[in-house]
Amino acid sequence: MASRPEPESGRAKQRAFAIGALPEGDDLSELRELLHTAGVATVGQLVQHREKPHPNLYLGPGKVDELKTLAKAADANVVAVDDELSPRQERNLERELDMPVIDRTAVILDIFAGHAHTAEGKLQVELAQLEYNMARMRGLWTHLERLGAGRGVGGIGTRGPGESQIETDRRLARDRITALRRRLDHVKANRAVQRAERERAHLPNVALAGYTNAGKSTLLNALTGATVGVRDRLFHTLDPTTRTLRLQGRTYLMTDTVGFIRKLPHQLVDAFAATLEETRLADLVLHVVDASEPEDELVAMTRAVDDVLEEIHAGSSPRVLVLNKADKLDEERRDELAFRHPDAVLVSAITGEGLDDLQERVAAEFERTLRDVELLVPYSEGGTLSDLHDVAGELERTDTPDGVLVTARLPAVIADRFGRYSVNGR
Ligand SMILES: Nc1nc2c(ncn2[C@@H]2O[C@H](COP(=O)(O)OP(=O)(O)OP(=O)(O)O)[C@@H](O)[C@H]2O)c(=O)[nH]1
Ligand SMILES: [Mg+2]
Repeated sequence: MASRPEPESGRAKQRAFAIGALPEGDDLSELRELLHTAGVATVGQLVQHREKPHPNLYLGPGKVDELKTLAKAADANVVAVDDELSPRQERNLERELDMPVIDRTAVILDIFAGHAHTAEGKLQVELAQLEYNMARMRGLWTHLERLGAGRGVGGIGTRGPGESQIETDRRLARDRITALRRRLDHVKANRAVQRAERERAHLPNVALAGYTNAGKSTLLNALTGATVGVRDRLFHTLDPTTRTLRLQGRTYLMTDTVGFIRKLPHQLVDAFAATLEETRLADLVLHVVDASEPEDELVAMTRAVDDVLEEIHAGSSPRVLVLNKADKLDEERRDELAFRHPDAVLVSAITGEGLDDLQERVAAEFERTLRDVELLVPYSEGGTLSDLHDVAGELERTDTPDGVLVTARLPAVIADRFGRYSVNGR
């Protein structure tokens, strides 16, 4: 993947004018951050207060006139919109402004495309992009360029081939979508096999979930000694990483995965189903938030994550709120957080503050459900015995003619996984 232009280094190729239709306030900082991550400079912004975007133009017609003047004056060459536009809104707005228009979804898709490294990640992003482009009768080249088969220099929002090409492209796109779906099904099956192996190891699965840039990867590294990439940019991690974690004599698995954002494009939720499944099937979800954000931001980000968790049906997994970046907080804010989120754990993945508490909390979440089990493990299953040692910490074993009789205390979810060896019915 070619490195992307940094907006700071000289004059950026793409100079965006950011716009938003918001019920109140004028905060487009997240869109600007997204654009920055995509290598696009923001040269101005305009907000219109409205309950809902205008159905034809996104902003009201008068506001669009104002925008036209402002964007020209700021020497912008693209207009970036803080929502996903309908194809009609996008077409109309481009015609009115005589300038390319990109929406929030296109920017996020572009970032994902730039950050996908594994074969699985690339397939998932390509599928999401194709589905997005299909709805817009856009040429295939937008994603082909990403794959290194580009037709010249583009950038987000630049247009592809003429109308005559589009029908052919649509047909090709449909074929490609079918092929991608098939390959992703295959990936998903592989992932299920891997997961089954991990489950056969009977270890508890802990997933790190949360808003993008909250510090999930940093936390995984701090807790498990992993070396997952960390950067101050959005959607740095797209591919899940799993590491083991030893706590009070028991072994756990911890998985870091893709971050969430407000208005997460549904094409991505769809395409990333295999990846998101890691979170859905976790025994415990650590919901990581950036506690250095102001309270209303923190609440909005937390809600956005909860919504996605609901959407992928991970809403019912036990969850612990982890307030990260404690090192950036003053005493007053610490007190406020303790008051507002009494069940949360305050940590700093950077300084290590609170990590002991977090580990204790993870262990406690499983220990709450500890059950005494008696298992009879046949001598032929030595692997199962060693798994039991990992997961139970302490256990008693007696050799019998039929196998090893083991008494141990196991978290409920784990006891269930050993169910077939049970001799005490638990
Ligand atoms: N001050 C401070 N910065 C932190 C802390 N944890 C993470 N960061 C910084 O926050 C930024 C994002 O960290 P990541 O670990 O990449 O965040 P992430 O949640 O994995 O982000 P995505 O993979 O993009 O979703 C990086 O610049 C980190 O150095 C912390 O405890 N304190
Ligand atoms: Mg990450």
